[in-house]
Amino acid sequence: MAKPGEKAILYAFWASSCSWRVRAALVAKRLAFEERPIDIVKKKHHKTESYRAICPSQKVPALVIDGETLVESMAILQYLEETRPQPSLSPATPLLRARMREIVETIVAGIQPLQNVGLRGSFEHEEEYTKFVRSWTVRGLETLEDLLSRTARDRMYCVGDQLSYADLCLVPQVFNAVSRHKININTFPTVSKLYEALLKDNVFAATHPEKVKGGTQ
Ligand SMILES: N[C@@H](CCC(=O)N[C@@H](CS)C(=O)NCC(=O)O)C(=O)O
Repeated sequence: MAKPGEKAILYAFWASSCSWRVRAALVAKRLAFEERPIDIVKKKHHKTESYRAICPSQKVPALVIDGETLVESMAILQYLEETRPQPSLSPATPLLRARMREIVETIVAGIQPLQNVGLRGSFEHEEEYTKFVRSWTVRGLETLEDLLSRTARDRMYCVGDQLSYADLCLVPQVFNAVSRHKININTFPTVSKLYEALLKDNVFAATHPEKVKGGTQ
C-alpha cells in the first residue's frame, strides 16, 4: 500500500475511459505512479475476490495514494485537486466551475454508464447492446456539442483557458465513441475540433490507451 510520499498505484484497464481520466490527472499533476493492469474484458481480473477487496464495485479505476485506497474516478480527481491544488484542474470562478460540471455530468452520468462494457450481459444479442450504447452515446454527444459550442468556441479547452476535469472526461469518452462505438464525430464539429486539439496535449498523448495497452506505463 502506497504511504504518503510513495509512488501511487493505479489499478486500471488500458481501454477504460474512467481509468484514462485518472491516469491523465496524475500526469497533469506530475505525480509519480505505477499502473497495474486489471483486464475487464478477457481475463476479467475485476471479478476476483482479491480485486473486490480493492474496489467493492469491481470496476476500474482504483488508486492507492497517501496510504489509502480510493475508488470512483470523480472522487479520486476531487481528492487529487484538494490535496495537490497545483497545477489546478478546476477553474477559478463559481460560474466556470458550474459550466465544467455541466459537461462532466453529461459524460459521467449521461454517457459512460450507458455504454459500459459491464452492461453487455444484460442484453441477449450483441446488436441490441450496440444499438443501445450507440444511441445513448450519440444523445450525449449532441448535448456536449451544444454545451461546448457555448463554452469552448475558439478555445483550446472545454471551459476557460485551462485544462479541467471536463477535458479529462471528454477526451476518453470521445475516444470510446470513435474507437469502440464507431461513431462519426464529424457531425459534432465543436466536440471533434476540441478532441483533436486535446489529443495533442502531452497529458493525453502520454496517457493514451494505445500507449498503455499491454503493460504498465
Ligand atoms: N463511476 C465509476 C464507473 C467505473 C466504471 O464503470 N468502470 C468501467 C470501465 S470505464 C468498468 O470497470 N466496467 C466493468 C464492469 O462494469 O464490469 C467511476 O467513475 O470510476
